[in-house]
Amino acid sequence: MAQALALAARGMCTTDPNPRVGCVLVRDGQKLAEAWHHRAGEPHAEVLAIAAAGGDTTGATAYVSLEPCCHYGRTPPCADALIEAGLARVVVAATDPNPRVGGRGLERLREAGVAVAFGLLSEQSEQLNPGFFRRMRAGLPYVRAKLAASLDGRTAMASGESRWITGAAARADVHRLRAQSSAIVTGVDTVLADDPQLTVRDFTGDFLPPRRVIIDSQLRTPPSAGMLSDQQGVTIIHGGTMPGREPALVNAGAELWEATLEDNGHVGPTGVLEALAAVETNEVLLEAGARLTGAWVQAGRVDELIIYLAPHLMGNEGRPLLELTGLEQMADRLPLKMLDQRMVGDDLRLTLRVGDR
Ligand code: AOF
Ligand code: ZN
Repeated sequence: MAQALALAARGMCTTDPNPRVGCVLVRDGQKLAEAWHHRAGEPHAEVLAIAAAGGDTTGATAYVSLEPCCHYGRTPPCADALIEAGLARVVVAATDPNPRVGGRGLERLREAGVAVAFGLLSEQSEQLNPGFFRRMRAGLPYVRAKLAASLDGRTAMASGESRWITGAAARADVHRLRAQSSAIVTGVDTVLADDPQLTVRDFTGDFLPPRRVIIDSQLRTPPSAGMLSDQQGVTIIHGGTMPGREPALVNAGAELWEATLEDNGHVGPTGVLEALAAVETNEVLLEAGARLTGAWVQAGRVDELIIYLAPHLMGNEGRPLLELTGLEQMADRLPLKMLDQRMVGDDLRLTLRVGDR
């Protein structure tokens, strides 16, 4: 199963909106075949593994990192393919949270006389697909917020200048994060200050370009923004209709999504995330400034923080890591759980879960 999970991870940047799934076929202690799901619309891991075994699968055991499907989606059911291939046993990590499957894949196998077991390394399978599981269960994507700061927690100078806080290796690491994400979300303030591209550049390997999203309640995004002129698609989420600004942005290539504003006049995270989940967005990377990121964290909409800390000090006038309001006592602190810490070039990368779950 560990091998099936490692195979699944090869689909890290290409399976969207499908999950990353791997499969290993074994008989008498010998590996017959292995495969992983590459792309939505193409065969699932099990079907590819059966094909790779070249017809010799009778009596074998399949290790699959996700429950075989039992529905006709873009492709026919894997449970049927496993039954037809004469598998004796199927061992599954996690059951499929997709309501169209949800345990019925295992049931179908059992009814056909295939021995079934599940739960082996299921947490790892889920961790490999946090967005797919979240979307299937809660109708929301999984959100990572990325921040780059000096060791004293500053993300820009008072002037807004911030290029570059971290080194080349950390910046390349961000391109890997982008490549595995389904959408990158930023705020109009970042667009106005930095004119970022938010594309995947410093990355080798196959990936699906993530949808780029600007949160911009007043449609202040300039039609001349770099993200629009590169013709690679931008979604702008804004508040009420603004006929004066809409045509120029649409002409520049933007897709406009109207959102209801919250009482404070801002576009709130929940509506944005629901709208993104509705177009099958699994994993969101929030690359925004201290205010937007802080607001999303305080709204409980950020699952994971990825903070690159650079070995220098930017001083008192610099912008903070996050703007968090209303915290007065120690009891008001936002708990974080450290998940990983490592050096990336000369910078330190911290991965933290938000909350104490
Ligand atoms: C599997 N093995 O390798 C994957 C599965 O539209 P389709 O036909 O590609 O079906 C997509 C659904 O199939 C997806 O939402 C998830 O429930 C399951 N993914 N299942 O047996 C695989 N990728
Ligand atoms: Zn399938």
